[in-house]
Amino acid sequence: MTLERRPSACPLDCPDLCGLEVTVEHGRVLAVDGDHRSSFTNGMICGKVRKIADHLYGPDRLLYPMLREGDQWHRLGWDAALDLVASKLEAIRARHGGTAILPYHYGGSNGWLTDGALAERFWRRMETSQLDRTYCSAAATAASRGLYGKMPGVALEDYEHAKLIVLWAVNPSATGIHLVPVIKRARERGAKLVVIDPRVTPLARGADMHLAVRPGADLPVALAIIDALFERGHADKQFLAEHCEGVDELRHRAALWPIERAAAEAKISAAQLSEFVDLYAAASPAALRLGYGLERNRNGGSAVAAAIAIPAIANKFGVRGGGFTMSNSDAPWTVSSEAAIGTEPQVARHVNMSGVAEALATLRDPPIECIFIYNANPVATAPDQRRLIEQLRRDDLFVICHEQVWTDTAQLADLVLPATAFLEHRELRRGYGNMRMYDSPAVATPAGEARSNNQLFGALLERFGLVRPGDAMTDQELVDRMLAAGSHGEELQASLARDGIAQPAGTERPVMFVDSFPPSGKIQLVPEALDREALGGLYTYKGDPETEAFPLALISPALSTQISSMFGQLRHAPGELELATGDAEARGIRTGDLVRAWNATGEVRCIAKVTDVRPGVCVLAKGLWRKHTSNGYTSNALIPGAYADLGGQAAFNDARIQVEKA
Ligand SMILES: Nc1nc2c(c(=O)[nH]1)N[C@H]1C(S)=C(S)[C@@H](COP(=O)(O)OP(=O)(O)OC[C@H]3O[C@@H](n4cnc5c(=O)[nH]c(N)nc54)[C@H](O)[C@@H]3O)O[C@H]1N2
Ligand SMILES: Nc1nc2c(c(=O)[nH]1)N[C@H]1C(S)=C(S)[C@@H](COP(=O)(O)OP(=O)(O)OC[C@H]3O[C@@H](n4cnc5c(=O)[nH]c(N)nc54)[C@H](O)[C@@H]3O)O[C@H]1N2
Ligand code: SF4
Ligand SMILES: [Mo]
Repeated sequence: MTLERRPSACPLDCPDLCGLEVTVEHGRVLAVDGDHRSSFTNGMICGKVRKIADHLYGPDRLLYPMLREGDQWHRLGWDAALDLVASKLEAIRARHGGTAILPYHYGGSNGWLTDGALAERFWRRMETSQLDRTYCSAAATAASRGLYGKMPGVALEDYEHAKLIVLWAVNPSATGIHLVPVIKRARERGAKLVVIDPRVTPLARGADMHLAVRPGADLPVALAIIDALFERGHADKQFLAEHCEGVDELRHRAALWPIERAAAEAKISAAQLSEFVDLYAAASPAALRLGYGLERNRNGGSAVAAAIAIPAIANKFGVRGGGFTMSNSDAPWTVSSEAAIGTEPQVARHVNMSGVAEALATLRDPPIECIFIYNANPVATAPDQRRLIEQLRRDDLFVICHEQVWTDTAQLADLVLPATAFLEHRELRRGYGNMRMYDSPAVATPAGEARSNNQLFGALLERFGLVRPGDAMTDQELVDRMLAAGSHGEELQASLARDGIAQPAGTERPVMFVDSFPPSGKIQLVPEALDREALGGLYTYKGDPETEAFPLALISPALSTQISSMFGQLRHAPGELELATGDAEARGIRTGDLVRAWNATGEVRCIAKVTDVRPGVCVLAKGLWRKHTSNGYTSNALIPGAYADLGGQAAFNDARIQVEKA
């Protein structure tokens, strides 16, 4: 028998972290199914990963190191490719110092062996510029850590017990599918569902209430809910006194936003918002599932902070299914790759990844002469796409890209290095929704000459003579160090060795304020550091940036068929710009028309689709590739390099545009 079934887990940037059973023949993946090691994912997986063989073995897979000469690509051996990398980096370092080199990376497949690990050690020892990673969750993490510290929220399984579920700026039907059957079961048991989203998402369609807020206006809505909870006597004074600091200050700031004023700003019904407050106050358990649509605008950090303060005011904790969930990546028992790589001197220069186009164009002393991209596809995912493409084409910038497939970014590189995909290398990973940890061995033979991140950066550490005695270098050594440094290392190690899955006993479904508490002891409702960081102070609302010339708000939610831009090579359908019926009619636009969407940052030409999105809002999905529009630009060409109020977070959902028939 050559057919084997091997256990693995999916480390892609998705909260669910499915256990997988992979059918392999002669090292080649034939089929991928869900396995039953986790009761949350329990055999169900998405179509993207079920069909991952199309990604692994498709015509766009990168198989060999390739060097560009003019318009031609030439195949190189790995030795020659590494020699070239070493000589380029060395020459730049000799001329300007390491800060002229910019490593550019995001989560990739998000595990601790591919994100961080030897790559991070290499960059620190080379003393390169350091990247601030702000694509995603930077504002939300700042807010949730500021208020609650590293504290896990409601386990997604426990939404089954809720009597009220609020999906706020989150679309689990695409971005975390295992919550959908949980919500269904809760509703069968009588739970009410409220959706707060400018779009009629699949779950909004059948919800008990849908508040179609104007993008970026969640902050006043959340503050109005807080104000009304106080005013209507639903604040739990005893809980607030015992567990919270900053109560009066928050109450004072929320008082600026009576229901009518907030509803007018968010362009929703004041009566509905008022009804929501009563519904929320009366329901127990009440669970808020908060998504990343909240954070990606000028008010994003404050909006997340205000939303997660709501369950504290009414004290919705203390019961299974009560409280909130933002990300569950913070748990006291979790491990990190940091422990395995050793501490290094602080670098002198930080570059915000969401401002990469500007940084490449304007940084001096020294300018960036080499950008080394891996675990990311910035041409498809960073703001200010037009300028970024211009910069990557510069003759005096050497672009290296370590990738699995010929992405839009790889196509603009000077040197491309083939990377393994998650079934082809080992990965250690914990979920940010599902809380379990998996150790997944490589189950398939790497395609072509693909090498893992640790193979690549391990080889570079050696070439530069940067390996030190006692360094963990192999995947096994790295995993051992990470686990040994965590609080439950032995228990996790034993469980991972036995089953490939682990979670310390008793940590599976913590009840907030029964099993889990803020590490500092109290919820900081107006944390000082955040209050200093946010312009005008935390919870200060910045008004809508619409202008007469650019009145339409553009948002770019996730596609069900991709993970950000990943798998975009497999999409053949063109990208569609969604408009509301009234906005389309006013412009004489019908579904199927070619339209031009533009603002001061860029222009996109693509097909229009008239939908039930709220008036004044356009949708063009995140993660589209250049081939999906008729002028080779995507939503990212319309997104300026502007940040949210906290964490340097990219304001992906804050662009204002105009649209006309092309
Ligand atoms: N299939 C699939 N799954 C994914 C991903 C993927 O690309 N595809 N991406 C993964 C990643 S990287 C992430 S970060 C998560 C993201 O998962 P989600 O948090 O669900 O993120 P989005 O789809 O970006 O946005 C969610 C919803 O927010 C709404 N929204 C946008 N702006 C606003 C606003 O200002 N206010 C309100 N109230 N709503 C708003 C959008 O209409 C959308 O329905 O999903 C992960 N899972
Ligand atoms: N317009 C718009 N843009 C957005 C957003 C938005 O809402 N709107 N959201 C943002 C969000 S939430 C996120 S998380 C970012 C994601 O932005 P990116 O981090 O750029 O994410 P992906 O598009 O998933 O690209 C990851 C790339 O890494 C590669 N990769 C995967 N595993 C490995 C590995 O082990 N090694 C190497 N070398 N490469 C690997 C994949 O093949 C893929 O091409 O996009 C952001 N961009
Ligand atoms: S992308 Fe999400 S739903 Fe799909 S297999 Fe991976 S963890 Fe599961
Ligand atoms: Mo993300």
